[in-house]
Amino acid sequence: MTIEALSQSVIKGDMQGAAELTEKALTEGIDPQEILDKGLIAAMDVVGQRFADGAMFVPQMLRSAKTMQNCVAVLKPHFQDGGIKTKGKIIMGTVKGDLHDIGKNLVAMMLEGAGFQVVDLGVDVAPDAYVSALESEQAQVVGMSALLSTTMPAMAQTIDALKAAGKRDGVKVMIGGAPVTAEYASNIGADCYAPDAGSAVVEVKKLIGA
Ligand code: B1M
Repeated sequence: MTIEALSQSVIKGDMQGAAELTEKALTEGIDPQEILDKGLIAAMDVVGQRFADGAMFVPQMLRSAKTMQNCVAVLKPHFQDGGIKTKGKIIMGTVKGDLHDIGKNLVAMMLEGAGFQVVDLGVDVAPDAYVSALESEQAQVVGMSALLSTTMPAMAQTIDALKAAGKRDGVKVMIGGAPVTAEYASNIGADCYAPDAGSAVVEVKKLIGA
């Protein structure tokens, strides 16, 4: 019941009500992963579908996104083990031209929870910005997120920029985001693709043997 009500309040963009329902779900002992998957991510799928159908517009989509972010902030402490972050360092960003950051933030949150250090470059990250960050941060993995089919090519451009800077061989590249596929990752020469935040943790562990 609470999960369904939570989902509806995210779809409606009821920022305060949704955060309260997230707290209520936790108090009821519902698993944070279930709250995330069935209450929040499922709601964003409905929002996306309504937008595609012309039944919802950008301002409402944005409000739902902000509502979801409030709820994720409530959940965040429940995904962190409090351990020392020493398993490895990952640079993460949403690629150039793309402002979607909810999925990228979830991936970052799960990686941090699993004990990795994440350097979050934010959204609309140009290829050169990934290269500079890699130079200053000495990370083992570069993670790129894209939610628009029109911004996916920026992933390939970033890999090209890493190659041009002589940095490609020393780093692993992981990509993800709703329109991205394993086939696309292979075509552009990324090291791996992760379909969701949980798999991203598994893939990073495999990539760097953590
Ligand atoms: Co936009 N949007 N949006 N949007 N938006 C989509 C993506 C869209 C599919 C909606 C639709 O038409 N059905 C569509 C894209 C179509 C396409 O290209 N294929 C779309 C569009 C068209 C647009 C605009 C162009 C609309 C306009 O202005 N006319 C515009 C573009 C702006 C820009 O970026 N330049 C736009 C704007 C926005 C808002 C700003 C209003 C808002 C974003 C707010 C924000 O992020 N802060 C927004 C939203 C909220 C969405 C939908 C509804 C939800 C996205 C989301 O947060 N999903 C989305 C529809 C949808 O996806 N169902 C849509 C929940 C999130 C948890 O999932 O991001 O997929 P996701 O992340 C998952 C996995 O993909 C994976 O793990 C995550 C967690 O499990 N993952 C990774 C993600 N990154 C990863 C990286 C990894 C590994 C895994 O490794 C590095």
